Amino acid sequence: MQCGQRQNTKMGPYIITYFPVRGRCSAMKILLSDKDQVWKENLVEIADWMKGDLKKSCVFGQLPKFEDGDLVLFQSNAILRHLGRNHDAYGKNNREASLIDMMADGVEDLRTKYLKMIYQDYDNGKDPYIKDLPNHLDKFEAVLVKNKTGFLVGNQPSFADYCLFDLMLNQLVLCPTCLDTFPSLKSFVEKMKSRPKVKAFLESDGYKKLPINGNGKQ
Ligand code: GTB
Repeated sequence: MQCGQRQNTKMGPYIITYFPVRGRCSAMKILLSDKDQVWKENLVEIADWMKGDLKKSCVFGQLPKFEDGDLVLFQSNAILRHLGRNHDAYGKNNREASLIDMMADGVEDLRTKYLKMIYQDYDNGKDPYIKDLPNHLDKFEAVLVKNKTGFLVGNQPSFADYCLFDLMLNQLVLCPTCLDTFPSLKSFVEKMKSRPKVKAFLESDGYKKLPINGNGKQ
């Protein structure tokens, strides 16, 4: 499947290999869309994955796999950093880059907690997770209030903003009211959602057709 548009023809075609879910590839696809990039998508059905050959070829035995010409990357956050570096979404200097890393790691901590609940403890863990969610969201709210630009760091979206945005979309599916007491976070989501290329991607079949997670829980 060919998705999005690509203007920089100097770089090799991007190829994303992943399961047919949004999961750990949504943030990178939102970033790529916003940056007018195209990518090819290899969707791997779990039955094919179970045969084992692809798994054996993956550095950590897991997907996503991301190809940028002859550069092959694994680990979704390394992929996001790679895209941040190459598409002007990693701050305007080292100081901003370090703050962006910090925020992206904070998003990863919440994503890990979310995924643990989704895949390992949905029935018993969903309500306690939602109850505790404000104790995580308030940290992002505070950073947005302090930065005043509508983004986590600096005055344009970084890869950490795409990560946060994607995770917030999932939190809103889990608990539609979760941002009601966090006005800056709520307006961050609205602002990211209304970026024309992001909006177009979120409305595309390539996005809408995929479930959020691999076990049908959301
Ligand atoms: N730290 C890594 C990263 O960020 O890239 C984590 C990657 C990871 O957890 N990959 C999972 C994987 O490859 C897929 S994401 N699992 C297969 C394996 O370990 O053998 C979660 C996920 C789970 C199940 C489905 N599914 O059934 O379709 C899809 C996605």
